[in-house]
Amino acid sequence: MTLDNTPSAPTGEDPELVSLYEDLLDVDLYPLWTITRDLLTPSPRPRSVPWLWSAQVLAELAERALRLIPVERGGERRVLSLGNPGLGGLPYAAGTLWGAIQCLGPGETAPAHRHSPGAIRFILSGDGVATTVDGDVCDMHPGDLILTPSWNWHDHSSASDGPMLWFDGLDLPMIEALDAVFFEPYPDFRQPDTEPHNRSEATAGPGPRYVPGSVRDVLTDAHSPLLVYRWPDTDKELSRLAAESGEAMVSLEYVNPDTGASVLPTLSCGMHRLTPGGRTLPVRRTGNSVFVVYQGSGTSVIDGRRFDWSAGDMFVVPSWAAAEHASGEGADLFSIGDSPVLRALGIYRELPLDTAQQVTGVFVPAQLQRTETR
Ligand code: GTQ
Ligand code: FE2
Repeated sequence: MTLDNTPSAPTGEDPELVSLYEDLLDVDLYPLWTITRDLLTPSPRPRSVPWLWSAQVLAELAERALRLIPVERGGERRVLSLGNPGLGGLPYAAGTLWGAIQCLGPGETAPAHRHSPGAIRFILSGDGVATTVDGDVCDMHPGDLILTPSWNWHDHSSASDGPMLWFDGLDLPMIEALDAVFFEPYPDFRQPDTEPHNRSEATAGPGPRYVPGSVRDVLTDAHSPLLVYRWPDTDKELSRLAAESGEAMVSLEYVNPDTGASVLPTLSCGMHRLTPGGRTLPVRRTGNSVFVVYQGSGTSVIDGRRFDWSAGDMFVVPSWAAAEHASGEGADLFSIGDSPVLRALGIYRELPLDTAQQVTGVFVPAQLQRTETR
């Protein structure tokens, strides 16, 4: 594949043809029949590649950043973004998704701001931090999902004596591709913390907060009124689904309890429980995903590349990559994806493959991943 769009005249001598190509170039017109760059590919060819960041590496570097880097206006957050090596230096986990690890030390505050990209947090370790979302102070505990929807003011404050680590997922690359990024700092460093905490949990409607599998066809521009999904509730729902199902893996999607739609218009959030000894068949799906291993360990084969993972690891499944997952001891995997957008636009596709590629998956040791891809 070449990125070169420059029309090149056939080597023929026809002076009329030669001047046609010159004149087209002069006025920034490209004749389709000369474009050698792949445009209408038979199937998606994401630039991002399957990739994994290990918990150990993430935690060690986050700890060093915690010691050396204060959280201030300008930088706003102590965040290490997952930079997919297929994206040529962009700080994005995949073409449409931002994924990152964020850490906040004892007593610190990450200043209040808002932006048009929507965000979610999935808490990994530590305790005692709260994210305030448009005035609603949301307490964060490991395994919880917290939403900070588009254009909602948000700041993170620690009342803890230890550091807290969480995963950030944003639709930022998607919103950037749509040329619709806005950002604004809040006038004060943090929002007031005077109201009772976790208001959204008390006021959200009684509808289901999870659905089995994934949301299929709901289009809405609203975000969930519920901003917090607690781990004990998620765990209970997973256990219920696992008990009902004989499958190697059960999945749920966190949903807006009023509408059954994905939690944000742009992002779906899911949780997947692999049973001990469970192995899924490979499947291709349109849309990018980032997975975060919450607990347990296992192996995923993504387009023939094998990744062994354990708690705290983060990995990317690019659009249309064949992905299958397996676990010996059992595992819980959190994921974000851009599927709500694809479904709303009528371009979502799924292709189950009936042959496991597990035996042929090429294992890529973490330290070799970089050189393998380059
Ligand atoms: O916590 O508000 O990973 O604004 C990237 C941008 C986190 C946040 C990120 C953000 C945030
Ligand atoms: Fe933010």
